[in-house]
Amino acid sequence: MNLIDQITSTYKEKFGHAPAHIVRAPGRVNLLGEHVDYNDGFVLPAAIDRATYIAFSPTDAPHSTLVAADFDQQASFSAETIATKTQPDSSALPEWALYPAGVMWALKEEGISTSSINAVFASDVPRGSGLSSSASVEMAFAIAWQTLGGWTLPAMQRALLGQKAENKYVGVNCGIMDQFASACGVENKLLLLDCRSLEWKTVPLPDHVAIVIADTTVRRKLTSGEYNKRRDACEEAVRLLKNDLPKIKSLRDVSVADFNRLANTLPDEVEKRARHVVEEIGRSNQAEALLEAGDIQSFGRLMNECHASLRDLYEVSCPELNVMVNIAQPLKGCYGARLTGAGFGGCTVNLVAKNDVEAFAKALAAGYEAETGLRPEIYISHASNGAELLG
Ligand code: NG1
Repeated sequence: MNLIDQITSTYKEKFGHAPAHIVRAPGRVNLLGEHVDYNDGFVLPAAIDRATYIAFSPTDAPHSTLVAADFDQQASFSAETIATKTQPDSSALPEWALYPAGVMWALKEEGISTSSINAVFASDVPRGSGLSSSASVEMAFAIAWQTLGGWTLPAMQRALLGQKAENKYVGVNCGIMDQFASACGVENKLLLLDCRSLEWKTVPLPDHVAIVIADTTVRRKLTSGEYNKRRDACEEAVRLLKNDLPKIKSLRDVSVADFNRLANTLPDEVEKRARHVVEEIGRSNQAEALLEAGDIQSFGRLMNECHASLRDLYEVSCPELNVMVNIAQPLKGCYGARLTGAGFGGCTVNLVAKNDVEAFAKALAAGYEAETGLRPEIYISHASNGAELLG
């Protein structure tokens, strides 16, 4: 049974009638520009063909009731209980419910009305894998409340509300990339976003190249602490570099040449973290011209450099991600391979010549299993549209 049939049937069982609407919001994969969204840099994600789906209807009840089919759990909240992160019976909201409740909270903060809904949702975006399952849940619920609220927000506004929910309600100090990609995805296109101005455009991926996602099946743990520490190091670098470069607002404003000149004024660890960001922004600056020219070879080299930098400077890789990348890079047809998303586990992204893709996936799976004893999941991903009401 596909996910839409599954949530529709669970909805009928639970609420006694068919859902009024179905919404879909995708996860994302990022090709270049990692850990730069919160440094005002450039990112190059694509929405993927894995998504969160919600079956939902309006209800006259004073609270919304959500069923997370993936966990077989239910939670309720209302505009009155969201501030305290509790349910009407005063028990705490389960963690999965913080994402939809956070979206309702962020809408309320903006003075936008939200009605109560009954909903069943499920996702085939693996959690904790660097493919932004949380953003897909947020963007799906943003569309659900928009559908019932009689208001329309531009996709970027919905993305910003999702980021606010994640930053201020869930408590992860993330950048805008994930919610942006889930809200604004375009079929068959990569998305190039300037995280400072929020201007974005689509960039082509040549027809002969496939995006292959390889899941190490290692799930990241305790990452929000490590993630927030990386962010703090970047802020510390900006604070110290301001002594010599008083006009900078973020690492986006520091050139590689200036950074090299001033690197020895920074403590070792801060220097490594900031060097990754400054050089990665330099790499992502080259992406558009290379992709427009169809120079996938050079673009793939930047992806490989990005992985080395995330591994050695930003220190967000893990042994399994390194094994997956080390096996992939020399395989026939592989232009570039690197970890995608925050790191610490999860998935790699690979650009592979379509002619070689089957042999690539087979060799990668076999090599990874032989070395780690873990069976990976490897799939070809198609860039998809952003969050949308399906009916
Ligand atoms: P993932 O891998 O989806 O957790 C995280 C951040 C992004 C971005 C990337 C690294 C969250 C929700 N999102 O993505 O904003 O900073 O890491 O480039 O934490």
